[in-house]
Amino acid sequence: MWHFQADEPAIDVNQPLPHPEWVAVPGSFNAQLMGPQYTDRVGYFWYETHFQLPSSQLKQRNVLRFGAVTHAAEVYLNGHLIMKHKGGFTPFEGEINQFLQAGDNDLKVKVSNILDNTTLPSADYKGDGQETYRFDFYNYSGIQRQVIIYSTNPSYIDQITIPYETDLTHTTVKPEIKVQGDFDHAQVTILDQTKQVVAQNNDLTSPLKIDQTHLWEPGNGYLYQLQVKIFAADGQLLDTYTKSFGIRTIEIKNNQFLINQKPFYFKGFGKHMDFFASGRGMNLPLMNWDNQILNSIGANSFRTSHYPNDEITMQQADRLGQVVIDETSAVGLFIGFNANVEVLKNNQTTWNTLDTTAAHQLAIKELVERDADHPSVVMWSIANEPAGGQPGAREYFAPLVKLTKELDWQKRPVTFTDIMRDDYQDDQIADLFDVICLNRYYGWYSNHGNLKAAEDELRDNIIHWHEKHPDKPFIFTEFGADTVPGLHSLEHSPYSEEYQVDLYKTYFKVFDEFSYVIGEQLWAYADFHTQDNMIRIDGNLKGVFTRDRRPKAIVSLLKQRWLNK
Ligand code: GCB
Repeated sequence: MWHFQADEPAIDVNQPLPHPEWVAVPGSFNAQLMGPQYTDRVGYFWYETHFQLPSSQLKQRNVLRFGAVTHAAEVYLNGHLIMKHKGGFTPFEGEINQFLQAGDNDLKVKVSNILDNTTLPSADYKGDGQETYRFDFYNYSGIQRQVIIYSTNPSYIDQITIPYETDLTHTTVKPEIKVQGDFDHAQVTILDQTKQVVAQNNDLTSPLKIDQTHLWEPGNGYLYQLQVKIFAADGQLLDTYTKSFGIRTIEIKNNQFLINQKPFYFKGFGKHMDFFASGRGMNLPLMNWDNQILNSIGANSFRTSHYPNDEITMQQADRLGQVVIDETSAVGLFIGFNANVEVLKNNQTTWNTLDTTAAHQLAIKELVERDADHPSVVMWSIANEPAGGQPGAREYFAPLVKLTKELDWQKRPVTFTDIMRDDYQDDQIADLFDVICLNRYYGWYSNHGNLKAAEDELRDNIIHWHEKHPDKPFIFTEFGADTVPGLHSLEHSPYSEEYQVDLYKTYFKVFDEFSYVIGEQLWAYADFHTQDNMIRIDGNLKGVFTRDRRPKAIVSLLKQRWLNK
């Protein structure tokens, strides 16, 4: 429990916060506190805690690490500004010895939940604490993931990346290991899942060979460990660092997505981090429960819509063999979407209005750096529903796709999800990407309630996209209907559980006609909280589960389909 309060002019970093409330960390403050001063407020907020250290600890190198602070943070230790970070969904850390003291330490974090034309996600910020988001989920904010202090010796292993090459039997691992400080000798070991040594070297740079590779596969998350040790001349162990990794290949060939040379069909969801009271905060029991649910209905994959998930969720996906489309927080890159809010005029476009390139580059860099060694991550999604049909989109995205590939040793496929609004006729960017991901709402936002017309529209859309991009596979990364749990209708009208079932049946029938449609990720896994809006009745109700994970009628159909597909 940390102290917390909204910013006020009188905050003195050397004094206790004058009017604090209690807030749990990790967690979203605006899911825990009541009152518009927290839930509606756009601006700055302060967190404060104290921790105690013994004097022996000061001889170590101490690092303070945040899993994620949404959306920007300034960190003060004992009154000194020690680090800043922008971007709400990736970790950051810094050495803190300079201002650390034996005994009591005061830690304050100034958090901003402001989003504007330079941030990801993107919002229209009016500068007076008022903003209109360009995305459809509540702007939960705060210190949403773990905060830890860890210690090392002055010589330490800084970073490990684990590139490998494999023919699916023989694997050569060429680890890249960054060490800071002096050491005399090193040892690098690969252990299998039963902790048996399968390869070992006495230096940091030589390749290691695995002769009989046990592959990581969907549904069977076999993991090796790379263990690095550095020693002083007298044999004293200076540091040890162990990182898990899995071995598998990905290839796109003949319109198929091959994992270990076998076609993979994506069955699953776009999934928010969202729950009562914890908001978007890391919630491990919930994550574990969700994984059980996903497995029980035969889902094999999810997209981290619309921001990177926490690191433990990613580790767990590796262990369980879940397949992940790893998405950046680039959502809302669309100006002129809602004519009531913003109107395009005087040649104004998304791409000459927004100034998100720097934030986008940073978000990609931090995501790839964090997640490149996760076997579960089979593809990067670098944006959700950008204005891919407006002039300037290509110039904006081409360098970002290139950057993603450059940063990723594995050169994994890169995608974005295409919005219905900028369909195949207008799109200017899809050819830059490896897989085309479509978010489509026929029968909902178009042909509302008319599933026969929706079926034709969907089929027609697939055919046209394929004509334009005959070599690319397609995944439907969003499709669905708001469904009020418990609402039944003899007429199967929209919002009823019957309509949701009919809509999904319609889509599935059409998908099954096309071999180049290689996946279905429904929108959404569970109902989630949004900003108030006329079409959001207690949030977005497109979940196949309610927010508290009760199945809607569609779930039994899904289970039948997926356990057999
Ligand atoms: C979309 C967005 C998603 C929304 C969804 C909806 O296209 O990608 O964030 O929640 O539509 O339900 O409208």
